[in-house]
Amino acid sequence: MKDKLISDLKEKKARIAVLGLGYVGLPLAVVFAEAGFDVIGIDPDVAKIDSLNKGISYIPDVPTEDVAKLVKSGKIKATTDFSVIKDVEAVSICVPTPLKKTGDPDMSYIDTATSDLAKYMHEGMVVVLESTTYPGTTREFILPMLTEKSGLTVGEDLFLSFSPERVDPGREDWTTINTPKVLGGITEACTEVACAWYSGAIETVVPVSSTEAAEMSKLLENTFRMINIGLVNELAIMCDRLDVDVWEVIDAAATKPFGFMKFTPGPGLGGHCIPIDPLYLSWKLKSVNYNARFIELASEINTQMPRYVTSKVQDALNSNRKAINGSKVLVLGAAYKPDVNDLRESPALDVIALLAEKGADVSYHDPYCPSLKSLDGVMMESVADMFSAVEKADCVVIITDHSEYEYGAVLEKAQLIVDTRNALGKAGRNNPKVFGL
Ligand code: SAJ
Repeated sequence: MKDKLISDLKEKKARIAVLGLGYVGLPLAVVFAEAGFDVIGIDPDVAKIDSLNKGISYIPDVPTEDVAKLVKSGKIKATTDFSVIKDVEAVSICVPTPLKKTGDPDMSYIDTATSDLAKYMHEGMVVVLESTTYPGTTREFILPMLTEKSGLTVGEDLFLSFSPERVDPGREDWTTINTPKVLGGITEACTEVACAWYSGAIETVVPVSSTEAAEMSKLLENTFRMINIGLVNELAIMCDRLDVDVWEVIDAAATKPFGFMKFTPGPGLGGHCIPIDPLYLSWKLKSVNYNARFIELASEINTQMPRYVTSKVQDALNSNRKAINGSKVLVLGAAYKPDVNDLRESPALDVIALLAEKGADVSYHDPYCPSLKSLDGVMMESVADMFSAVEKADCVVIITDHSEYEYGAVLEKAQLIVDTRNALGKAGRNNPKVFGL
């Protein structure tokens, strides 16, 4: 069984299904199809399916001309119908793993996808979970769902692995095809089959000994970032207390050619990966009575940064003998990081809410986010004329340093600025109307 499946995968005869056609699944489907596999994309979102079957991409990183060519040649089809699984040999699960309001992992997407998949499982299949999740998910959660009803035996007629997604939306240098791909199976045979599959489409495959090792490696990657961002955020607070320029300190440390990696402080931690993935790990550790103190502390520091930024706005206004209550405050940049239109977990939303709570008349500008729903549920529009808003504001707070902003003009026109990203550079830091972190 295994040898036949490996040979079909190597000869691209095996038919592929990708469950979940978002920023991870669609690029993966295209990479498999361009490698010569017949791919069927499955997603419950009819709009996505209709768009793909018309040859139109809805993911900026995936050019429509690539999708059109593959749909036209029949290498990619899309459907909402899971029953096609009975005619495929290989399945990648690429569904979201967010957090619940309680801060616990929300496994509902994995649960739904896997229970739909389980209905059509048959012998001779390889399944790879790509969604970022806690160590143990593949073995404890996915495996029973795929074997109990089907009667399949893992490592013999079902081959199950985990392979963390490493898609960084918008990045052009490291993409799905050239970013090394870690793969770990429930059994050695599972790892072997998954590697035979993925190495037919992705340049570098990195086998590890188990699904837990693969799951844990992803969490290390993103926990490493979250904790180091927490470190430099606390460094900013320390430098403020000691009246030392944190940006100068970090730039100086970054001249060390080894043993140091530069991170920069900011208004908090946004995005759908970094603030969330480490909490999957700390949640899992609680179930074995271990408190992941580094993660908890870094998360605490990162989540209090919006409050710290708000206090800086208060200090700036105070220097002009103004109360925050009733002052016009303009938030510049709302997306979670520069040059993207993604507002998920953006600290700008927290800063806007905190400023409004203190009575400020808050507005925002963001060229990528024309409108947003504040944490209080209020719909806000990006101001039309940014420079006019800068001039009228009692204080401007730079939250996200989009590349296209003309920071020299902002510095000239603003009455007061809180610069949380060192967007204004040294000129700003030496200007009495500019306040940093
Ligand atoms: N941030 C800082 N200081 C830093 C770096 C980031 O405050 O030094 C903030 C950002 O402003 C943002 C948040 O942290 O609000 C997350 O930023 P990020 O650069 O980590 O960007 P993400 O969330 O898009 O992270 C993704 C991750 N990719 C995957 O999970 C596949 C991450 O592993 C990548 O390292 C990162 O992209 C990247 O390098 O761009």
